[in-house]
Amino acid sequence: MLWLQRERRQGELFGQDGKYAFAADVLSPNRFVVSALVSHFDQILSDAQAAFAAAADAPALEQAKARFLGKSGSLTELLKGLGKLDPDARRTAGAEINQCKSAVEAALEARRDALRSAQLETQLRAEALDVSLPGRGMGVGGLHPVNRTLERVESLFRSIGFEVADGPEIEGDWHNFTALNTPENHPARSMHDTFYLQDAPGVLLRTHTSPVQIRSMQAHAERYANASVMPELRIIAPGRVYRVDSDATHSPMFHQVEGLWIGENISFAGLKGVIIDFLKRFFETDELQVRFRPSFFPFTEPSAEIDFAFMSGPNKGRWLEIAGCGMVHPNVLKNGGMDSQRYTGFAFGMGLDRLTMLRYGINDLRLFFENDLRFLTQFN
Ligand code: 2NL
Repeated sequence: MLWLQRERRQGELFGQDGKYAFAADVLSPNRFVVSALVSHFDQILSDAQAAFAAAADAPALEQAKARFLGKSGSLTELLKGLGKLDPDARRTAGAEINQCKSAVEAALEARRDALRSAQLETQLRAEALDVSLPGRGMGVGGLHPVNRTLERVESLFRSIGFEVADGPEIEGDWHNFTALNTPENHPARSMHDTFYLQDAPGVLLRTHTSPVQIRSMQAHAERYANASVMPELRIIAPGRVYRVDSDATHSPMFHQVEGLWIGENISFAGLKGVIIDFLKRFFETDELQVRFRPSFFPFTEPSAEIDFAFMSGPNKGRWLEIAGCGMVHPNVLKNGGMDSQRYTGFAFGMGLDRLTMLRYGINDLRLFFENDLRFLTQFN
């Protein structure tokens, strides 16, 4: 009777509609209780399964669990009521309740699993990574091909005792022309050939790096003015230079490197040795012919154009102009503060852009100045 009362209370608590009240009809005798309990358990199990299925997340599932397995859950209440049954019925009913309890627990565990994997699935979807996408990588920069040439030229000349000098790109006409023995009426001085700064008479963009060498000679001569011996001056002057000129083979700005070696007994033979050696090392071949073709520059006397030809490879036998050179004109030595009676020197000048084109087989100068990465990345 007590059990029935509990069950009634349970029915009220649980079903509200009193759907478990049927137990009242079968309470006596005990065997009916047991048989009725079995269908009662089926009902509890299917209710539990439905309640678990309806729980959309873990907290809701734990709440649903309490209704069946909690301290006053329907199964717990049934177990508490067992004591009121006689031993035979208690054994059978106890086994039935435990079986039902296990089934409810299994249903609970299954639902927990399902919720867990659904949650994992959601998380995986939210954090999805497409590992097949190409990575962004680290952009690694590189040197411009002309700068690669520059570094190569500097290191080759440093290896034979030259220093690297630099100076202003905006110059006065004395350093750029006059000191270099270039007469007042020389065409190179015209506005046709040289960029002049507006409203600044005699100020221009240097047309070669020779002014750097004039400044170096002056500084060197001054430094050793009171010394008994003047060490030799060996410099190269690389850098940007400017001329009014623009087509496939000429850019208004280009790169030049000039060299200068001043001392006692500096000869044209020495010039030839330095140049031939440089070209062989720069192009990494001994299969190279070099010729010095008489020419004219205001700042050297005698003067020569330097041509070379590869003795093998695709350019085999083709003479290519590469530089100009000569013995420094006495007037230029004097303008640089040097004793032109005591010292002689040689000088040369070449285009870094042209050296780069020949070394890498590039046929259009403009590629150097367009900054197209498809071109630039090929050199790294
Ligand atoms: C060329 C020719 C040359 C020089 C540059 C030079 C400098 C001083 C004194 C004497 Cl301070 N000469 N420079 C000499 C001969 C030729 O360049 O065709 N350059 C691309």
